[in-house]
Amino acid sequence: MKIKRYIVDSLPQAVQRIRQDLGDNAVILNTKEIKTGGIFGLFTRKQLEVIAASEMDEQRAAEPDAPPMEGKKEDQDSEVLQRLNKMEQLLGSFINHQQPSQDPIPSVLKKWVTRLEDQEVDGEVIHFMMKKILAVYSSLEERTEQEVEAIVLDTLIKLFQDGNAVEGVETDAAMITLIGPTGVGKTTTIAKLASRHVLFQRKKVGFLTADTFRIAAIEQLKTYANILNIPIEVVESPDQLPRSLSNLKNCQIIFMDSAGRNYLEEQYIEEIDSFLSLALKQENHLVLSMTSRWKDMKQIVERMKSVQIDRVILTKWDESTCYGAALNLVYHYPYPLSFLSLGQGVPEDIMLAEPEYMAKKILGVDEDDSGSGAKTERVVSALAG
Ligand SMILES: Nc1nc2c(ncn2[C@@H]2O[C@H](COP(=O)(O)OP(=O)(O)OP(=O)(O)O)[C@@H](O)[C@H]2O)c(=O)[nH]1
Ligand SMILES: [Mg+2]
Repeated sequence: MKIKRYIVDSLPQAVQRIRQDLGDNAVILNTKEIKTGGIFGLFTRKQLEVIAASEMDEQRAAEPDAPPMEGKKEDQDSEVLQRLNKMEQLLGSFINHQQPSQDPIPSVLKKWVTRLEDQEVDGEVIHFMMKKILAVYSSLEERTEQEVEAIVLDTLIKLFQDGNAVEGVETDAAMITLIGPTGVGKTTTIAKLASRHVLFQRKKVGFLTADTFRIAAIEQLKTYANILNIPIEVVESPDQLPRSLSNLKNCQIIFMDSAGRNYLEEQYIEEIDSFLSLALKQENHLVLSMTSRWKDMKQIVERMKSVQIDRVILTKWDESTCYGAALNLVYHYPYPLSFLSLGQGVPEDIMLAEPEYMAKKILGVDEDDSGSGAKTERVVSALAG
């Protein structure tokens, strides 16, 4: 008896190959759906495993001149029976042996893949991470849960570091403009950053707003300017900029607020561009909210590509439960992250974009979530430096 195993896309495909190899009398012994290809159990495809055998008698094939089966004595019958039983056993062990290992991810790592998927870390990033994690994992002597968690965390932290998270907040820019979609927290973040510069760096800070789209938007920034006792200039069109800048010439750093409006409007992008083409040393910080889906965030970044983006600030960490977008952003785009905003409180709810903080949020191992005191400490030390 000849037994062969086939991996095919469909049964008809198998039948054709079996006929070719084993002849018309071949029989199918077993069929089973299996997953093939892919890496670490991801991106696999469904195929069919077919085990077939030809009914050719082994002994007869080996001894073509053997007498015909008719007329055999009884002990020959039992010998044939024994042989058949043995063959059945062999066949069973052959099938078991041929079971492909369908899922090469060690089970201790599986829960982390699921966690990353739940956090909307995209497939390419998970794949990249798992390659790195498995390389370390295979060299481990002890593969305890704690060991594995430490490797996963470490890999994630490094990914954030490689992606330039926390480029540092030291900047010699004379003007920082916050741009981004509506309602993400641009104005609130400006107030937080400006407060820090005024209170801890004792810098002369000024506000400039190009957001004349809503009266309330100007009032909002004016309120913060009054509290901090700093000058504010409102510009309605790019040609008013020179005069406004001259009024702020004593300031060491100017924060410019812009209207969110609809970031998908071409006109908005052009408008930002015209405001941003100044001779002044300036940086543009794109503000994005962690409450938006990665798909939407990606679309915003793509639309904003025509504007020079120096850093990215991620807001509303306190309102989100899904943080994979931060990692996807760092992996797919060259923009360094600078700050994370974690609440409405001005100025305390802001911190540096620390890789460890973000990695722990994604993995859900942030049992020691920093209280606002710790956050403030971090911002103070960053801005006071
Ligand atoms: N929970 C939470 N709320 C925030 C955060 N940052 C800002 N907000 C709130 O989000 C709302 C919008 O904030 P703004 O600063 O006005 O947002 P904006 O981007 O300037 O909005 P537009 O000027 O309309 O484009 C306000 O209620 C803020 O208090 C944050 O990190 N967490
Ligand atoms: Mg605003």
